[in-house]
Amino acid sequence: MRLSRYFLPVLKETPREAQIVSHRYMLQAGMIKQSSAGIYSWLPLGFKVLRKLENIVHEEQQRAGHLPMLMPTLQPAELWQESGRYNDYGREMLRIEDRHGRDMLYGPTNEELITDIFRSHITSYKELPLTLYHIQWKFRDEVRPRFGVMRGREFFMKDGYNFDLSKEDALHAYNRHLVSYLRTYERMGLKAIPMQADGGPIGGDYTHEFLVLAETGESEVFYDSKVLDLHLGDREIDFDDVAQCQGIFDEWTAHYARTDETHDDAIYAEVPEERRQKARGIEVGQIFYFGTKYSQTMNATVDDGKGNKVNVHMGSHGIGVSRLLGAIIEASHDDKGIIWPEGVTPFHCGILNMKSGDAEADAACEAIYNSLTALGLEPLYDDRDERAGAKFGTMDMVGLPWRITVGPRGLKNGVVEVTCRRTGDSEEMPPEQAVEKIAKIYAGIA
Ligand code: 5CA
Repeated sequence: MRLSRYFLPVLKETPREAQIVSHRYMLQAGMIKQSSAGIYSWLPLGFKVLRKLENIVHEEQQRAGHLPMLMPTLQPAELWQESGRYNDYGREMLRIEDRHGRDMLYGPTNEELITDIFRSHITSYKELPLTLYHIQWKFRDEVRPRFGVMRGREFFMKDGYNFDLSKEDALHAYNRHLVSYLRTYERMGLKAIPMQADGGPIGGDYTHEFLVLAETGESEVFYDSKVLDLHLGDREIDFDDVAQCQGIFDEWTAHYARTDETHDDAIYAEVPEERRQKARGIEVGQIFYFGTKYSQTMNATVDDGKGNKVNVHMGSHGIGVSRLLGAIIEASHDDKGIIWPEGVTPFHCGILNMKSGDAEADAACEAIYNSLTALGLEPLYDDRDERAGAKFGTMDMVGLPWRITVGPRGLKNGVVEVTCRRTGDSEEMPPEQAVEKIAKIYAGIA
Protein backbone atom coordinates (compact mmCIF):
# COMPACT_ATOMS: atom_id res chain seq x y z
CA MET A 1 0.00 0.00 0.00
CA ARG A 2 1.16 3.45 -0.88
CA LEU A 3 0.27 5.98 1.79
CA SER A 4 -0.68 8.52 -0.89
CA ARG A 5 -3.53 6.19 -1.88
CA TYR A 6 -4.53 5.03 1.59
CA PHE A 7 -7.13 6.41 3.97
CA LEU A 8 -5.21 7.03 7.16
CA PRO A 9 -6.77 10.00 8.93
CA VAL A 10 -4.01 10.51 11.52
CA LEU A 11 -4.98 13.06 14.18
CA LYS A 12 -2.44 15.72 15.07
CA GLU A 13 -4.03 16.61 18.39
CA THR A 14 -4.46 14.29 21.33
CA PRO A 15 -8.14 13.36 21.46
CA ARG A 16 -9.48 14.63 24.76
CA GLU A 17 -12.15 11.96 25.24
CA ALA A 18 -9.57 9.15 25.45
CA GLN A 19 -8.61 8.22 29.00
CA ILE A 20 -6.33 5.31 28.20
CA VAL A 21 -3.46 4.96 25.79
CA SER A 22 -4.97 2.31 23.50
CA HIS A 23 -8.09 4.40 22.92
CA ARG A 24 -5.98 7.49 22.27
CA TYR A 25 -3.64 5.75 19.84
CA MET A 26 -6.47 4.01 17.97
CA LEU A 27 -8.07 7.41 17.38
CA GLN A 28 -4.76 9.14 16.60
CA ALA A 29 -3.62 6.45 14.18
CA GLY A 30 -6.93 6.72 12.32
CA MET A 31 -8.06 3.17 13.15
CA ILE A 32 -11.55 3.84 14.47
CA LYS A 33 -14.13 6.59 14.63
CA GLN A 34 -16.86 6.70 17.21
CA SER A 35 -20.36 6.88 15.75
CA SER A 36 -22.24 6.85 19.07
CA ALA A 37 -21.30 5.94 22.64
CA GLY A 38 -19.53 2.58 22.58
CA ILE A 39 -20.13 2.09 18.85
CA TYR A 40 -17.35 2.52 16.31
CA SER A 41 -16.63 2.51 12.61
CA TRP A 42 -13.53 0.54 11.79
CA LEU A 43 -11.44 2.59 9.38
CA PRO A 44 -9.09 0.73 6.98
CA LEU A 45 -6.12 0.42 9.37
CA GLY A 46 -8.24 -0.69 12.34
CA PHE A 47 -10.24 -3.04 10.15
CA LYS A 48 -7.05 -4.63 8.84
CA VAL A 49 -5.87 -5.52 12.35
CA LEU A 50 -9.35 -6.69 13.32
CA ARG A 51 -9.36 -9.06 10.34
CA LYS A 52 -5.90 -10.37 11.27
CA LEU A 53 -7.06 -11.16 14.78
CA GLU A 54 -10.22 -12.76 13.42
CA ASN A 55 -8.13 -14.96 11.12
CA ILE A 56 -5.89 -16.12 13.96
CA VAL A 57 -8.97 -16.99 16.02
CA HIS A 58 -10.46 -18.93 13.08
CA GLU A 59 -7.23 -20.84 12.47
CA GLU A 60 -6.80 -21.81 16.10
CA GLN A 61 -10.44 -22.80 16.57
CA GLN A 62 -10.35 -25.02 13.52
CA ARG A 63 -7.03 -26.49 14.60
CA ALA A 64 -8.84 -27.59 17.77
CA GLY A 65 -11.56 -29.22 15.66
CA HIS A 66 -14.27 -26.60 16.20
CA LEU A 67 -16.65 -25.83 13.33
CA PRO A 68 -17.17 -22.30 12.03
CA MET A 69 -20.64 -21.03 11.22
CA LEU A 70 -22.53 -17.75 11.36
CA MET A 71 -25.61 -16.88 13.37
CA PRO A 72 -27.58 -13.65 12.96
CA THR A 73 -27.23 -10.57 15.16
CA LEU A 74 -31.01 -10.31 15.68
CA GLN A 75 -32.69 -13.04 17.68
CA PRO A 76 -36.32 -13.81 18.55
CA ALA A 77 -37.32 -13.06 22.16
CA GLU A 78 -39.13 -16.42 22.51
CA LEU A 79 -35.91 -18.39 22.80
CA TRP A 80 -34.77 -16.22 25.67
CA GLN A 81 -38.18 -16.49 27.33
CA GLU A 82 -37.77 -20.25 27.15
CA SER A 83 -34.39 -20.21 28.90
CA GLY A 84 -35.63 -17.66 31.42
CA ARG A 85 -32.95 -15.12 30.57
CA TYR A 86 -35.19 -12.63 28.74
CA ASN A 87 -36.07 -10.84 31.97
CA ASP A 88 -32.82 -11.65 33.83
CA TYR A 89 -30.67 -9.86 31.28
CA GLY A 90 -32.31 -6.54 32.17
CA ARG A 91 -31.44 -3.24 30.56
CA GLU A 92 -28.18 -4.52 29.11
CA MET A 93 -30.18 -6.23 26.38
CA LEU A 94 -31.19 -4.13 23.39
CA ARG A 95 -34.80 -5.01 22.67
CA ILE A 96 -36.40 -4.32 19.32
CA GLU A 97 -39.94 -4.71 18.03
CA ASP A 98 -40.37 -5.50 14.37
CA ARG A 99 -43.22 -4.15 12.20
CA HIS A 100 -45.43 -7.12 13.07
CA GLY A 101 -45.10 -6.42 16.76
CA ARG A 102 -42.74 -9.36 17.35
CA ASP A 103 -40.20 -8.98 20.12
CA MET A 104 -36.64 -9.29 18.93
CA LEU A 105 -33.28 -8.51 20.48
CA TYR A 106 -29.76 -7.77 19.33
CA GLY A 107 -27.82 -10.79 20.61
CA PRO A 108 -25.49 -10.20 23.58
CA THR A 109 -24.45 -13.90 23.33
CA ASN A 110 -25.89 -17.01 21.69
CA GLU A 111 -26.51 -19.90 24.11
CA GLU A 112 -30.25 -19.95 23.30
CA LEU A 113 -29.92 -19.70 19.53
CA ILE A 114 -27.31 -22.43 19.32
CA THR A 115 -29.26 -24.73 21.66
CA ASP A 116 -32.27 -24.29 19.38
CA ILE A 117 -30.17 -25.24 16.35
CA PHE A 118 -28.81 -28.25 18.18
CA ARG A 119 -32.19 -29.60 19.32
CA SER A 120 -33.66 -29.17 15.83
CA HIS A 121 -31.08 -31.46 14.24
CA ILE A 122 -29.28 -33.68 16.71
CA THR A 123 -30.93 -36.62 18.39
CA SER A 124 -28.21 -39.19 18.97
CA TYR A 125 -25.03 -39.49 21.04
CA LYS A 126 -23.40 -40.73 17.83
CA GLU A 127 -23.31 -37.16 16.54
CA LEU A 128 -21.35 -35.99 19.58
CA PRO A 129 -18.98 -34.48 20.53
CA LEU A 130 -19.72 -31.28 18.64
CA THR A 131 -18.34 -27.75 18.99
CA LEU A 132 -19.74 -24.95 16.86
CA TYR A 133 -18.55 -21.37 16.91
CA HIS A 134 -18.94 -18.09 15.12
CA ILE A 135 -17.38 -14.65 15.14
CA GLN A 136 -20.12 -12.08 15.08
CA TRP A 137 -21.06 -8.63 16.37
CA LYS A 138 -22.71 -8.53 19.76
CA PHE A 139 -24.57 -5.77 21.51
CA ARG A 140 -24.66 -5.12 25.25
CA ASP A 141 -26.10 -1.83 26.38
CA GLU A 142 -23.33 -1.28 28.92
CA VAL A 143 -24.11 1.35 31.57
CA ARG A 144 -20.71 2.92 31.07
CA PRO A 145 -19.19 2.16 27.69
CA ARG A 146 -15.63 3.45 27.88
CA PHE A 147 -12.01 3.09 26.87
CA GLY A 148 -12.86 2.85 23.17
CA VAL A 149 -13.19 -0.71 21.89
CA MET A 150 -12.29 -2.06 25.32
CA ARG A 151 -15.80 -1.73 26.72
CA GLY A 152 -17.99 -1.11 23.74
CA ARG A 153 -21.71 -1.52 23.36
CA GLU A 154 -21.31 -3.10 19.95
CA PHE A 155 -18.32 -5.44 19.91
CA PHE A 156 -16.90 -8.32 17.91
CA MET A 157 -16.79 -11.63 19.72
CA LYS A 158 -15.92 -15.20 18.98
CA ASP A 159 -18.37 -17.41 20.81
CA GLY A 160 -18.21 -21.18 20.70
CA TYR A 161 -20.46 -23.84 22.16
CA ASN A 162 -19.65 -27.46 22.95
CA PHE A 163 -22.19 -30.28 23.12
CA ASP A 164 -21.18 -33.49 24.85
CA LEU A 165 -22.81 -36.62 26.18
CA SER A 166 -21.22 -36.55 29.63
CA LYS A 167 -19.71 -34.12 32.06
CA GLU A 168 -16.37 -35.83 31.53
CA ASP A 169 -16.49 -35.20 27.77
CA ALA A 170 -17.61 -31.62 28.32
CA LEU A 171 -14.66 -31.02 30.62
CA HIS A 172 -12.35 -32.22 27.87
CA ALA A 173 -14.00 -29.62 25.61
CA TYR A 174 -13.35 -27.06 28.35
CA ASN A 175 -9.67 -27.99 28.51
CA ARG A 176 -9.42 -28.03 24.71
CA HIS A 177 -10.73 -24.47 24.64
CA LEU A 178 -8.26 -23.42 27.30
CA VAL A 179 -5.37 -24.81 25.27
CA SER A 180 -6.60 -23.29 21.99
CA TYR A 181 -6.99 -19.91 23.71
CA LEU A 182 -3.45 -20.06 25.08
CA ARG A 183 -2.19 -20.70 21.54
CA THR A 184 -4.34 -17.89 20.14
CA TYR A 185 -3.11 -15.25 22.58
CA GLU A 186 0.52 -16.32 22.23
CA ARG A 187 0.29 -15.92 18.46
CA MET A 188 -0.94 -12.39 19.06
CA GLY A 189 2.13 -11.63 21.15
CA LEU A 190 0.11 -11.54 24.37
CA LYS A 191 0.54 -13.15 27.74
CA ALA A 192 -3.01 -13.96 28.86
CA ILE A 193 -3.33 -15.74 32.20
CA PRO A 194 -6.29 -18.03 32.85
CA MET A 195 -7.83 -17.09 36.18
CA GLN A 196 -10.58 -18.66 38.18
CA ALA A 197 -13.59 -16.40 37.76
CA ASP A 198 -17.31 -15.96 38.32
CA GLY A 199 -20.02 -17.16 35.92
CA GLY A 200 -22.08 -13.94 35.86
CA PRO A 201 -25.21 -14.02 33.71
CA ILE A 202 -23.91 -16.98 31.64
CA GLY A 203 -23.79 -19.16 34.75
CA GLY A 204 -21.64 -22.23 35.19
CA ASP A 205 -19.83 -24.51 37.57
CA TYR A 206 -16.41 -24.00 36.05
CA THR A 207 -15.21 -20.81 34.50
CA HIS A 208 -11.89 -19.15 33.76
CA GLU A 209 -11.22 -15.69 32.47
CA PHE A 210 -8.10 -14.91 30.44
CA LEU A 211 -6.41 -11.75 31.62
CA VAL A 212 -3.76 -9.58 30.04
CA LEU A 213 -1.97 -7.63 32.75
CA ALA A 214 -2.23 -3.87 32.27
CA GLU A 215 -2.48 -0.95 34.68
CA THR A 216 -5.54 0.29 32.83
CA GLY A 217 -7.34 -3.06 33.08
CA GLU A 218 -10.81 -3.03 34.58
CA SER A 219 -10.37 -6.19 36.67
CA GLU A 220 -8.43 -6.53 39.88
CA VAL A 221 -6.42 -9.74 39.89
CA PHE A 222 -4.31 -11.73 42.34
CA TYR A 223 -1.76 -14.28 41.19
CA ASP A 224 1.36 -16.24 41.95
CA SER A 225 4.16 -14.73 39.83
CA LYS A 226 5.10 -18.30 38.78
CA VAL A 227 2.27 -18.25 36.21
CA LEU A 228 4.26 -15.69 34.24
CA ASP A 229 6.95 -18.29 33.49
CA LEU A 230 4.56 -20.55 31.54
CA HIS A 231 4.79 -20.70 27.73
CA LEU A 232 3.03 -23.03 25.36
CA GLY A 233 5.52 -22.24 22.59
CA ASP A 234 5.38 -24.46 19.55
CA ARG A 235 4.84 -27.74 21.35
CA GLU A 236 2.83 -30.30 19.36
CA ILE A 237 -0.73 -30.52 20.54
CA ASP A 238 -3.21 -33.25 19.79
CA PHE A 239 -6.57 -31.70 20.68
CA ASP A 240 -8.20 -35.13 20.88
CA ASP A 241 -5.69 -36.24 23.48
CA VAL A 242 -7.64 -35.98 26.72
CA ALA A 243 -4.59 -36.50 28.92
CA GLN A 244 -2.47 -33.92 27.11
CA CYS A 245 -5.17 -31.23 27.29
CA GLN A 246 -5.78 -32.05 30.95
CA GLY A 247 -2.03 -31.82 31.56
CA ILE A 248 -1.84 -28.35 30.06
CA PHE A 249 -4.92 -27.29 32.02
CA ASP A 250 -3.26 -28.56 35.22
CA GLU A 251 0.00 -26.83 34.40
CA TRP A 252 -1.71 -23.46 33.92
CA THR A 253 -4.05 -23.70 36.87
CA ALA A 254 -1.61 -25.13 39.42
CA HIS A 255 -0.66 -21.67 40.63
CA TYR A 256 -2.92 -19.20 42.35
CA ALA A 257 -4.57 -16.85 39.83
CA ARG A 258 -7.97 -15.33 40.52
CA THR A 259 -10.01 -12.24 39.77
CA ASP A 260 -11.37 -10.23 42.70
CA GLU A 261 -14.74 -11.99 42.29
CA THR A 262 -13.32 -15.31 43.45
CA HIS A 263 -10.24 -14.11 45.34
CA ASP A 264 -9.73 -15.95 48.63
CA ASP A 265 -7.34 -14.40 51.17
CA ALA A 266 -6.79 -17.66 53.04
CA ILE A 267 -5.63 -19.60 49.97
CA TYR A 268 -3.66 -16.63 48.65
CA ALA A 269 -1.80 -16.46 51.97
CA GLU A 270 -0.31 -19.88 51.19
CA VAL A 271 1.57 -18.44 48.19
CA PRO A 272 5.14 -17.48 49.24
CA GLU A 273 5.04 -13.77 49.98
CA GLU A 274 7.62 -12.73 47.39
CA ARG A 275 5.50 -14.35 44.66
CA ARG A 276 2.17 -12.77 45.63
CA GLN A 277 1.09 -10.26 43.02
CA LYS A 278 -1.86 -7.93 43.01
CA ALA A 279 -2.41 -6.19 39.69
CA ARG A 280 -4.96 -5.10 37.13
CA GLY A 281 -5.91 -6.98 34.01
CA ILE A 282 -7.94 -6.84 30.81
CA GLU A 283 -10.32 -9.75 30.30
CA VAL A 284 -9.78 -10.94 26.73
CA GLY A 285 -11.71 -14.21 26.96
CA GLN A 286 -13.75 -16.47 29.17
CA ILE A 287 -14.63 -20.16 29.11
CA PHE A 288 -17.57 -21.79 30.86
CA TYR A 289 -18.84 -25.27 31.61
CA PHE A 290 -22.47 -25.05 32.69
CA GLY A 291 -23.63 -28.64 32.32
CA THR A 292 -27.30 -28.98 31.46
CA LYS A 293 -28.39 -25.46 32.42
CA TYR A 294 -29.66 -24.61 28.92
CA SER A 295 -30.34 -28.11 27.65
CA GLN A 296 -32.82 -28.63 30.51
CA THR A 297 -34.77 -25.40 30.16
CA MET A 298 -34.77 -25.69 26.37
CA ASN A 299 -35.18 -29.43 26.22
CA ALA A 300 -32.10 -30.38 24.19
CA THR A 301 -31.65 -34.11 24.54
CA VAL A 302 -29.92 -37.00 22.82
CA ASP A 303 -30.44 -40.73 22.86
CA ASP A 304 -27.53 -42.07 24.97
CA GLY A 305 -27.38 -45.43 23.16
CA LYS A 306 -28.90 -47.23 26.14
CA GLY A 307 -32.44 -46.22 25.41
CA ASN A 308 -32.44 -43.06 27.54
CA LYS A 309 -33.01 -39.49 26.47
CA VAL A 310 -30.48 -37.38 28.30
CA ASN A 311 -29.83 -33.67 28.44
CA VAL A 312 -26.70 -32.71 26.61
CA HIS A 313 -23.77 -31.19 28.54
CA MET A 314 -22.70 -27.80 27.32
CA GLY A 315 -20.20 -25.03 27.73
CA SER A 316 -19.62 -21.71 26.03
CA HIS A 317 -16.37 -20.00 25.27
CA GLY A 318 -15.76 -16.41 24.24
CA ILE A 319 -12.93 -14.27 22.94
CA GLY A 320 -13.31 -10.48 22.82
CA VAL A 321 -11.86 -9.99 19.34
CA SER A 322 -12.41 -6.22 19.11
CA ARG A 323 -11.31 -5.74 22.73
CA LEU A 324 -8.06 -7.53 21.86
CA LEU A 325 -6.96 -4.58 19.73
CA GLY A 326 -7.06 -2.38 22.81
CA ALA A 327 -5.39 -5.02 24.95
CA ILE A 328 -2.53 -5.50 22.49
CA ILE A 329 -1.90 -1.76 22.35
CA GLU A 330 -2.05 -1.43 26.14
CA ALA A 331 0.56 -4.20 26.36
CA SER A 332 2.73 -2.94 23.50
CA HIS A 333 3.37 0.77 22.94
CA ASP A 334 5.68 3.61 23.86
CA ASP A 335 5.29 7.37 24.05
CA LYS A 336 5.54 7.68 20.27
CA GLY A 337 2.76 5.27 19.42
CA ILE A 338 1.75 1.67 18.92
CA ILE A 339 4.26 -1.20 18.59
CA TRP A 340 2.49 -4.08 16.82
CA PRO A 341 3.67 -7.61 17.52
CA GLU A 342 4.73 -9.23 14.23
CA GLY A 343 1.85 -11.74 14.32
CA VAL A 344 -0.86 -9.07 14.09
CA THR A 345 0.74 -6.04 12.46
CA PRO A 346 -1.47 -4.40 9.79
CA PHE A 347 1.52 -4.06 7.43
CA HIS A 348 4.73 -5.99 7.74
CA CYS A 349 7.13 -3.17 7.13
CA GLY A 350 7.11 0.57 6.56
CA ILE A 351 9.10 2.13 3.74
CA LEU A 352 9.94 5.73 4.42
CA ASN A 353 11.13 7.87 1.56
CA MET A 354 13.12 10.75 3.08
CA LYS A 355 13.00 12.71 -0.15
CA SER A 356 10.00 11.94 -2.32
CA GLY A 357 10.57 13.40 -5.77
CA ASP A 358 14.27 12.55 -5.76
CA ALA A 359 14.59 10.17 -8.71
CA GLU A 360 17.05 7.85 -7.06
CA ALA A 361 15.21 7.66 -3.73
CA ASP A 362 11.89 7.09 -5.50
CA ALA A 363 13.36 4.29 -7.62
CA ALA A 364 14.99 2.58 -4.63
CA CYS A 365 11.73 2.71 -2.65
CA GLU A 366 9.77 1.30 -5.59
CA ALA A 367 12.27 -1.54 -5.96
CA ILE A 368 12.06 -2.42 -2.24
CA TYR A 369 8.27 -2.16 -2.37
CA ASN A 370 8.07 -4.49 -5.36
CA SER A 371 10.52 -7.04 -3.89
CA LEU A 372 8.65 -7.23 -0.58
CA THR A 373 5.31 -7.53 -2.36
CA ALA A 374 6.65 -10.28 -4.61
CA LEU A 375 7.62 -12.20 -1.46
CA GLY A 376 4.01 -12.06 -0.28
CA LEU A 377 4.62 -9.32 2.28
CA GLU A 378 2.60 -6.14 2.66
CA PRO A 379 4.68 -2.99 3.00
CA LEU A 380 3.26 0.45 3.76
CA TYR A 381 5.20 2.91 1.64
CA ASP A 382 5.14 6.55 2.74
CA ASP A 383 5.50 8.12 -0.68
CA ARG A 384 3.83 11.39 0.27
CA ASP A 385 5.42 14.72 -0.45
CA GLU A 386 5.83 15.56 3.24
CA ARG A 387 8.63 16.58 5.55
CA ALA A 388 10.69 13.61 6.77
CA GLY A 389 9.83 14.55 10.39
CA ALA A 390 6.10 14.21 9.76
CA LYS A 391 6.68 10.85 8.06
CA PHE A 392 8.65 9.52 11.02
CA GLY A 393 5.89 10.69 13.38
CA THR A 394 3.19 8.89 11.39
CA MET A 395 5.24 5.70 11.05
CA ASP A 396 5.97 5.63 14.80
CA MET A 397 2.31 6.22 15.67
CA VAL A 398 1.08 3.51 13.28
CA GLY A 399 3.61 1.20 14.91
CA LEU A 400 4.77 -1.23 12.21
CA PRO A 401 7.47 -3.43 13.79
CA TRP A 402 10.03 -2.73 11.03
CA ARG A 403 10.88 0.29 8.91
CA ILE A 404 13.17 0.73 5.95
CA THR A 405 14.29 4.32 5.59
CA VAL A 406 15.56 5.41 2.19
CA GLY A 407 17.37 8.70 1.62
CA PRO A 408 19.69 10.19 -1.01
CA ARG A 409 22.61 10.32 1.43
CA GLY A 410 22.54 6.59 2.24
CA LEU A 411 21.93 5.65 -1.36
CA LYS A 412 25.18 7.38 -2.33
CA ASN A 413 26.90 4.68 -0.24
CA GLY A 414 24.56 1.99 -1.53
CA VAL A 415 22.68 1.56 1.76
CA VAL A 416 19.30 2.01 3.37
CA GLU A 417 18.46 1.86 7.05
CA VAL A 418 16.47 -0.92 8.73
CA THR A 419 14.95 0.04 12.08
CA CYS A 420 13.23 -2.06 14.71
CA ARG A 421 10.28 -0.12 16.12
CA ARG A 422 10.47 -1.82 19.52
CA THR A 423 14.16 -1.28 20.31
CA GLY A 424 14.82 1.68 18.03
CA ASP A 425 17.97 -0.09 16.82
CA SER A 426 18.99 0.77 13.27
CA GLU A 427 21.29 -0.98 10.87
CA GLU A 428 22.55 0.14 7.47
CA MET A 429 22.66 -2.33 4.60
CA PRO A 430 22.15 -2.59 0.84
CA PRO A 431 18.46 -2.56 -0.18
CA GLU A 432 18.44 -6.24 -1.28
CA GLN A 433 19.77 -7.28 2.11
CA ALA A 434 17.12 -5.17 3.85
CA VAL A 435 14.41 -7.02 1.92
CA GLU A 436 15.97 -10.35 2.82
CA LYS A 437 16.12 -9.41 6.49
CA ILE A 438 12.42 -8.50 6.60
CA ALA A 439 11.48 -11.67 4.72
CA LYS A 440 13.45 -13.76 7.22
CA ILE A 441 11.73 -12.12 10.20
CA TYR A 442 8.32 -13.01 8.83
CA ALA A 443 9.15 -16.49 7.63
CA GLY A 444 6.73 -18.71 9.53
CA ILE A 445 4.62 -15.79 10.80
CA ALA A 446 3.10 -13.97 7.82
N1 5CA B 1 -21.40 -16.69 26.06
C1 5CA B 1 -20.18 -16.48 26.77
C2 5CA B 1 -19.04 -17.17 26.11
S1 5CA B 1 -19.17 -17.18 24.42
C3 5CA B 1 -19.91 -15.00 26.91
O1 5CA B 1 -20.64 -14.18 26.40
N2 5CA B 1 -18.85 -14.69 27.61
S2 5CA B 1 -18.41 -13.22 28.04
O2 5CA B 1 -19.53 -12.47 28.52
O3 5CA B 1 -17.34 -13.39 28.96
O4 5CA B 1 -17.86 -12.50 26.76
C4 5CA B 1 -16.73 -13.02 26.09
C5 5CA B 1 -15.66 -11.97 25.91
O5 5CA B 1 -16.18 -10.88 25.16
C6 5CA B 1 -15.15 -11.35 27.19
O6 5CA B 1 -14.15 -12.14 27.78
C7 5CA B 1 -14.59 -10.03 26.69
O7 5CA B 1 -13.26 -10.21 26.21
C8 5CA B 1 -15.50 -9.69 25.54
N3 5CA B 1 -16.46 -8.65 25.93
C9 5CA B 1 -17.50 -8.75 26.79
N4 5CA B 1 -18.15 -7.58 26.90
C10 5CA B 1 -17.51 -6.69 26.11
C11 5CA B 1 -17.70 -5.31 25.77
N5 5CA B 1 -18.70 -4.60 26.30
N6 5CA B 1 -16.84 -4.72 24.90
C12 5CA B 1 -15.84 -5.44 24.35
N7 5CA B 1 -15.62 -6.74 24.61
C13 5CA B 1 -16.43 -7.37 25.48
